[in-house]
Amino acid sequence: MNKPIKRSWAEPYKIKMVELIKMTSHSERKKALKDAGFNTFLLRSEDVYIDLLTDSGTSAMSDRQWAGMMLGDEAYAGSRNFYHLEEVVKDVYGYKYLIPTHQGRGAENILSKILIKKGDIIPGNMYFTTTRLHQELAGGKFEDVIIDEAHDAENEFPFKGNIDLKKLDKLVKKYGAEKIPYVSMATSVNMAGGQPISMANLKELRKYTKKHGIRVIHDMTRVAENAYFIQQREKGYADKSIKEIVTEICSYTDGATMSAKKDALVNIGGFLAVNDWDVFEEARNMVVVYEGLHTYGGLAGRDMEAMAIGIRESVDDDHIKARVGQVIYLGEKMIDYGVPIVKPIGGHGIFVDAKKFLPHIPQESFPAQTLAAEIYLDSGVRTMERGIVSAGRKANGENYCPKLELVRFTIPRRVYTQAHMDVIAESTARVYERREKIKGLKMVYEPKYLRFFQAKFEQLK
Ligand code: PM9
Repeated sequence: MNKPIKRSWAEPYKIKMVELIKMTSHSERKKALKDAGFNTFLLRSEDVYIDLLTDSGTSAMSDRQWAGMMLGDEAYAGSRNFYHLEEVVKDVYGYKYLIPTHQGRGAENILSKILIKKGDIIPGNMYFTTTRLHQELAGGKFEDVIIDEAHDAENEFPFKGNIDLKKLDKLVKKYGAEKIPYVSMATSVNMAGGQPISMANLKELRKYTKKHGIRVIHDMTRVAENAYFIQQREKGYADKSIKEIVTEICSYTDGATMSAKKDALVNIGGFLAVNDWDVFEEARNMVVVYEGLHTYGGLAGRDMEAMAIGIRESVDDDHIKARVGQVIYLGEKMIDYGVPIVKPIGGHGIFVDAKKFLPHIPQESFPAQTLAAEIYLDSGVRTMERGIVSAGRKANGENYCPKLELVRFTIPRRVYTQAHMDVIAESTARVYERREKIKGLKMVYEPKYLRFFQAKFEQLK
């Protein structure tokens, strides 16, 4: 009997320009890795074959976005590109007031300074490195209220980004609502493996926080990817467009910080968007101190134009299906090779479980950092540690010891082909084959803030 013919999907774009990349030899990679102190952030990009360090600022812009760059209105004040961006943010996300910033952390800095007082508690669905640091620098303390399933790489719950309202209620009872300036709610939770929050959970969160007079601030960096999972998995959303779902998500929140370098398909840019006039007024004043005038916030007019166009492209149903589809394609290949990954497969990358991959390496010898280095050595594929190094230290100097010790294979949007995905999966499988011979690392240099960016390591003998 003939095999049934399947219907494959393909990318909703064609390639108009290419960037050549270099293949390197094993000995060249060995030297590059040593020079980089076994930290993939310290490698030179020209020594990388396939770059999965991050999906941040690494997307391929469309011809329309590039054309938009030519329409940059570089006036110091009142650029027409700002008003275009403002119109798109209102239409797609529904937030009333917009403050552009140079990238996501610029918005986090301003928002944290405005809303957080010393001694405040900020509950959230798992920490993110820059977000938590700004909350701490403003005098607050982050408390994780994500559901337990999120800390278990194997658990296949479809909405591992959900907030555990019982955990949140416990904090409210312990500290009082007046000590909680907002709940820090991320869509598509990065550190959990790109896991979504459900609309049902968001609605409950909104109800609970309204009752207690607590704001919900949305880290909407990957909101379109979250919306895709809601469309695919949540009852009642199969026939809604990604744009409709995104708008609904935002409607349950009071404001947002955005790193437009991800979902919004630009190489630089971000913003703060809020519904409250008072917060807006203060942010509009503060942005002049840290970023630039409130109608450019550290960005060129052309960057705001590319962002406005990118936001519209990001909520196109065909785009998001192919974007997440490519991630799922890679994840399924990894699973076929027996490589332990976080499940379900997330929206922006594959997260390999380094504790399971290298069970003989204790967390204090940095299994995920080690694995990222070994994968680079095998094939020139650059990935990122998301474990104990990224988690950093508490205010008292102790290491945070996260349950998840992961290596992130982040897929840039519209950049690589399925053939690249095959090479990545095969390289990981090869390293997996020789895993027992791999030794851990020791840290020999540790910067004070966000140590994962610049720390250096040596191989243990
Ligand atoms: N995320 C990432 O690679 C880039 C820097 S950290 C390695 O995942 C969230 C959920 C992010 C994020 C950046 C930021 C900060 C906020 N929230 O990098 O400042 O994933 O634009 O955004 C990175 P910026």
